[in-house]
Amino acid sequence: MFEPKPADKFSFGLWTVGWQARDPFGDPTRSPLDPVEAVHRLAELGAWGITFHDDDLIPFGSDESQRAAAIERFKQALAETGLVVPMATTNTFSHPVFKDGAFTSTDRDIRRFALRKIMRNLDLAAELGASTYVFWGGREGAETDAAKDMRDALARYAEGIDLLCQYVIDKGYGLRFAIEPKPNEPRGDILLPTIGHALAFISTLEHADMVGINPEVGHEQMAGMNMVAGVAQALWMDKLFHIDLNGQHGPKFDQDLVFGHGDVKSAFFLVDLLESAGYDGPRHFDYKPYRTDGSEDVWVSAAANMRTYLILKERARAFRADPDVQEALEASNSNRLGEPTLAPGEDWSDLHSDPAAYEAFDVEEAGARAKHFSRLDQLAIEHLLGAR
Ligand SMILES: [Mn+2]
Repeated sequence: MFEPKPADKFSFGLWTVGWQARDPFGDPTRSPLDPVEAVHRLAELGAWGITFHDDDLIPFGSDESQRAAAIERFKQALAETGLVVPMATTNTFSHPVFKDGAFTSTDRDIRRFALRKIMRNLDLAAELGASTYVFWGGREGAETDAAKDMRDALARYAEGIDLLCQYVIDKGYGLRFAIEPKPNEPRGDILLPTIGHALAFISTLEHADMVGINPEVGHEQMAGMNMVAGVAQALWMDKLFHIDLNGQHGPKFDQDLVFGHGDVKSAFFLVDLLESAGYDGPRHFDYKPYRTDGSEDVWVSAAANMRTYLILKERARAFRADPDVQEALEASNSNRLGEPTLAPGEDWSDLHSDPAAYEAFDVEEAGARAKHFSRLDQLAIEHLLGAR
């Protein structure tokens, strides 16, 4: 019943299952994973897609022939398994050259190098048939407000994205961009820290129509934000171009747990939202297998992401189909929030002259109405726990 199939559109970053578990305090606990093996193992588990940073596939500093060979082997594995590449992204954070950012480094020559590195991988993303290109600006930020004027940094960020949009348009690539917010880590503070910051930034861009967001569960929760509400705003603005599913326990370091293994109630409502909204993009997992796990356990955790999503999807369906839930939604008027506040053809003057709206409105009666949301909440918990 909870067997993943390609139609479920589950995808994984090469850097997730391939994470060697190097952390700020410790050396790797697992051997490197061959991208070809990652493709085969994910396909066997029922995944649909694989994504990558340029450096995950082609080690930084590879020469032309090494690069071509790495790409050829990867393409061969894709052809053998039917796995697709829905998204690609650039590593503009590992090499010391990017220690002060890529788009927003205070060194102009580094900004120019970064743009060239991104353009090179945009070519590969297009060649592999990707439709989304993600920008996670982990090094775009600072540790001190003395470091740079953030107005200038944002102007350079926008300049870079505008230039790359024009590149994609001129090359005729079928790519859209998705900005991934994160509040901090590795920088002390990162630019575009939340979904809301990113959406506001996008509205200033030259090609705002081709730029959306790639929100990550853990990143929003690190900032104390409500992921479900943020994703709902992105959907409402037609800006949910991609999504990173994982788990997190509140504001602390970026845990990248398996999806649902952090705030499972939020995960339940996130799946409920994605499925009921008809989101048809990738369900992309950006998680890290535990450092204490071995090489075979990696595939146990990869499968766990997909299985948890499918269980939550079934639980959300049961929640929505429950007559008691329908009744509770009715009792709170929640199912009538979609009705416009003005009647068809009404304008402010009609409202202004409507005595029922003000002069004759019984404020005391309206103020005494209860919403019964705790009953609705308990129904959700009972469905989530499999008690109904
Ligand atoms: Mn993360």
